[in-house]
Amino acid sequence: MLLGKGYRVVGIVRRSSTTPYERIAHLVDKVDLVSADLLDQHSLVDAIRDAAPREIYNLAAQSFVQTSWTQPVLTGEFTALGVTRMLEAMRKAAPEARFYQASSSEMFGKVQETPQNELTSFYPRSPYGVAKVYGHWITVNYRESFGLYAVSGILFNHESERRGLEFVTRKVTDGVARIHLGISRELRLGNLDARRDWGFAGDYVDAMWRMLQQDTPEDYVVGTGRTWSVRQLCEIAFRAVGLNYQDYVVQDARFLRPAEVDLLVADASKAKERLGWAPQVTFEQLIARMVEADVTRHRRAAA
Ligand code: GDR
Repeated sequence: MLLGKGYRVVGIVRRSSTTPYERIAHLVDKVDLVSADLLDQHSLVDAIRDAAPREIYNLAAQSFVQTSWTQPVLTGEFTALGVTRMLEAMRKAAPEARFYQASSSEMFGKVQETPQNELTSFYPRSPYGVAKVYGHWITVNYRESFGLYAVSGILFNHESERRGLEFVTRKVTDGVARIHLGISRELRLGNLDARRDWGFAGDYVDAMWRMLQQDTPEDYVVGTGRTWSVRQLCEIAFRAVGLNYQDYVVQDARFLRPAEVDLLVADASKAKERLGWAPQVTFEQLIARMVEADVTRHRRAAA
């Protein structure tokens, strides 16, 4: 989206002996990738000083909720303290830049009211959610302490065909494609009753950008305002290839979480009124395009 607007885009990547650019393969020639790490303060200062950005989008995190129970300290390092390191780097190297922090509906956790808006109290239910609450408040604090243009975008689940395979939407659409093509016979999932407000990631990056174009830095909730269960996700995805999910989905305790977030649904009226933002892609359209992309990918691989 930024390239489409004519931006020069600099991306920070962690050093690795392999090149995990699968999801940006079509863009690697068009963006500058620099080596830095959220755990290393100096590398962030250097990266920001060299790039001299006008806008900084901190989307980096240990972002898989389930892993946050097995790697709680590392999750806190990346997802919580990593935000402070980014804000410190910006304060030192580019204090006039505008900063976007990717906050999460997981901060609402055991929801204190429904739907959830910018004033709803947080009650995180995982080490990930707890770390994101820290990231949210340190962003607010740096804005209030140092006068930085720093905003926290509280985004509900946002998906696309580039979603990691471990997240439930992509796990389901990939599973449907495999079953449809005869590669698998079943799909093992955890809690089918959890409800989420799922939208299309392409719509949500537009909201992030809009947050950085305002006269004053403020925080916003972004979501569709509709909620669906994992079971409904399965129904829709299997139906897209003419199958009944009940014939293939198996519940497996390995995918249950020690504490669950049962229901999330956004009240994004502030984003609608102040940013002029509205989602363009419906849940059914989103799942249909994800199933189609996974069927195409598996067909190509088989050929
Ligand atoms: P979530 O996304 O935890 O909401 O966080 P995820 O897709 O992992 O889980 C959504 C819900 O589905 C239930 N579920 C399963 N989830 C996974 N991953 N695998 C399964 O087999 C399965 N079966 C049922 C989960 O219990 C849960 O209730 C995402 C991440 O992108 C975060 O980084 C981001 O902050 C939030 O969305 C907004």
